[in-house]
Amino acid sequence: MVMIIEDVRFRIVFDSRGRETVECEVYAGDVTGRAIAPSGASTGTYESIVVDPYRIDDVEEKVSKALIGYSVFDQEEIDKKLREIDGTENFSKIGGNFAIATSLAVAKAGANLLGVPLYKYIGGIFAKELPYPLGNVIGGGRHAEGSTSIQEFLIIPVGSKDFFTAQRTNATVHRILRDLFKRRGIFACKGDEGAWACQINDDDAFEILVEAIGIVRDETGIDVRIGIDVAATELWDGERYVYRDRKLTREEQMSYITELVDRYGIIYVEDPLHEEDFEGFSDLTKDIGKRCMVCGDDIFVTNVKRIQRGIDLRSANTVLIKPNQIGTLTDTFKSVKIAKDNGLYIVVSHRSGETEDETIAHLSVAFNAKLIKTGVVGGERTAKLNELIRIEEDGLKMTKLPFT
Ligand code: 2PG
Ligand code: MG
Repeated sequence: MVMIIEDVRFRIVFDSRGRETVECEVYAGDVTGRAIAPSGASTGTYESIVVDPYRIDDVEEKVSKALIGYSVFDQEEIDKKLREIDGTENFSKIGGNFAIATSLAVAKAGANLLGVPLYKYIGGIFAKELPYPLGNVIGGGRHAEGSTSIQEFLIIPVGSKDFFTAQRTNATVHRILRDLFKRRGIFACKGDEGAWACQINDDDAFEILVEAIGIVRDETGIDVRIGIDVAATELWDGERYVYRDRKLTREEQMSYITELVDRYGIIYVEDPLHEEDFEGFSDLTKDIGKRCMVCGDDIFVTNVKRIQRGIDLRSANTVLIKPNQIGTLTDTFKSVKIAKDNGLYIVVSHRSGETEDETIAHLSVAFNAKLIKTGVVGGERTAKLNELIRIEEDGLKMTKLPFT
């Protein structure tokens, strides 16, 4: 078996926003591993840097020179090499986009060589549960300016026993929402992640969502719970959290979030405060962390050091994992490990700019994630969901969700 990397190539392809992004292909013997970098709109300050895809020739020369000759199974060494040729903490030279596409393509080549699915290649015998789909159904913020202030109104079909039914339930809620908007004479279009976007405030969004969930429960008997991604860094102006219809101080923001959690029985809250407020996160988690997942995205950026700080301060009970925030599979794995070793829940997430690349579906299983955040509709979202439907055929069962 030839397992030596013989070539690494990049090409520019397009993402769901119609923007250029990079795809990497790694060749070893008869197999190829291929992966595409996604991209965010509401990005954390401490994420890996995305460099211009048109730097392709320069980066390809550096990366291929460094990696040709390595075994595809030397993932850790390869990821270390990527860091070495970059030389910065945040991949500002070769770009987190080029780095993550390469790192994941290497892993996929390794899985292909062995003829095993990626989730098994990475997760081994411990990869035996499927996450619940955390579906974005109404959205605003940076993903749809002019719509809601809270970036994402999410749903979790906690009552479904299998992944297929879970995704069907989310899709049904998404469809019913369209009818409810129409009936109210509200024009709704779709934001970056396929969630409904319209000129309503957050209270209206909650009210309509509760109605849609009720209809689905009556029709199917399946219980659906609400989650939100406040993406509060985007609302924070340095003094206040600025919504369409209110401005809140830090303290008011904390009581507002607590009130929402209790009023709507929310079981997932992402980024309720801005990315620097580890202490505020900690105060909130002390309280609502007993009844809901408090998840850090921009605050942790899949970075071991920031997650460690969050662990020390008990800032959250859940970590959002986005491989492109940190740039390599090895670093992503380390973040997952430290989080899990300290009792935190894992949620694997897409980015608002996505492609047909389905890798994160496998990572969500390999990392024993409780949830996969990947939208509900749109080919770039269903690519992941449909892959999980295929993985389900291997006999995997749904995970047990906390707070349900
Ligand atoms: C988020 C993500 C994905 P973006 O904030 O969690 O929903 O958005 O990719 O724009 O950072
Ligand atoms: Mg987020």
